[in-house]
Amino acid sequence: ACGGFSKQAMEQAKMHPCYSEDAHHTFARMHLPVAPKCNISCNYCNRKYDCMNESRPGVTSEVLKPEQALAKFIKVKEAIKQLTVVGIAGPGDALANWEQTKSTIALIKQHSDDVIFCLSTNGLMLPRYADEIVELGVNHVTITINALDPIIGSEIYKHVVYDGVAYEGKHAAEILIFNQLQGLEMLTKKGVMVKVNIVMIRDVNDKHIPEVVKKVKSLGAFMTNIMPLIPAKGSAFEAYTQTSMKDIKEMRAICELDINQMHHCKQCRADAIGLLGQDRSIEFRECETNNDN
Ligand code: CLF
Ligand code: SF4
Repeated sequence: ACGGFSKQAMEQAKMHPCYSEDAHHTFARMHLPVAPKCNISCNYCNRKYDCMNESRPGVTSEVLKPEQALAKFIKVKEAIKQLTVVGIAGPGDALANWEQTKSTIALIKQHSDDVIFCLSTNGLMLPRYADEIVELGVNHVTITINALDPIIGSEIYKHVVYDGVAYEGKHAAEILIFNQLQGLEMLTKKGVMVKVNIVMIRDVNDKHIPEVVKKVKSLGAFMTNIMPLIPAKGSAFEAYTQTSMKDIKEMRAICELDINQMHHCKQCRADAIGLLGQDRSIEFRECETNNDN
């Protein structure tokens, strides 16, 4: 009851497969991979453009320009009647590619006025773009916040590039965390439903997670999504242990006392299409890729 989510956001959430567990068997989402660049470097990330069948965040088979994204949306909407949500979730960061992200949303809105838009971001640029996000009519934003403590953060983030300057270590984490929390509050004050993703990394941030959850709740977050670390080949965390689902479930049970937990996340690709867990992205792939960035 403390969350002042806008009425529209709450209506939309009932048809959003990630925000409503009940909706995820009925409604589909599509991700448009229009955001190739990233402005930070997470040690668990290994972005690449595949043409294989790998499924995890950051992976995509193509990067699209806004006009190509619109064309793809039209095709998918025609084919998948349960499509309600269009999300921008990489393969880099939605806000590090703000012009592409913004144009894509604007183009799709012109074409169909009933789409629910969703963004996923590391939050670095949120303080700058929060107002524009609200003006665009985006009611659902996901921020990945893995730590509040910059020392823990410095073990997770290799660097942060903010306004053209590269930062490392504790200072990088401080800038990122400050902006994440400020951005979160700016959005929730305007009625946006914010989901906070947390990657649980054994012996790095695992014991710190309940504190993160309490903090984001106090800033108005709607739900947290505690996800396992999947050590990606070629990433700095390659040799780390994959977080077990048993540990994830235990942590969710602890945090559930504070805030809604997401239990049905499928750690989607940046170009995922369809019902959660039934990815149909292959059907709609051009694969004449323009991955020259
Ligand atoms: Fe996409 Fe994320 Fe929006 Fe959902 S996915 S941007 S909130 S529309 Fe959903 Fe996929 Fe889990 Fe994300 S199951 S990875 S939580
Ligand atoms: Fe990779 Fe996302 Fe982290 Fe950027 S914010 S480095 S794309 S995981």
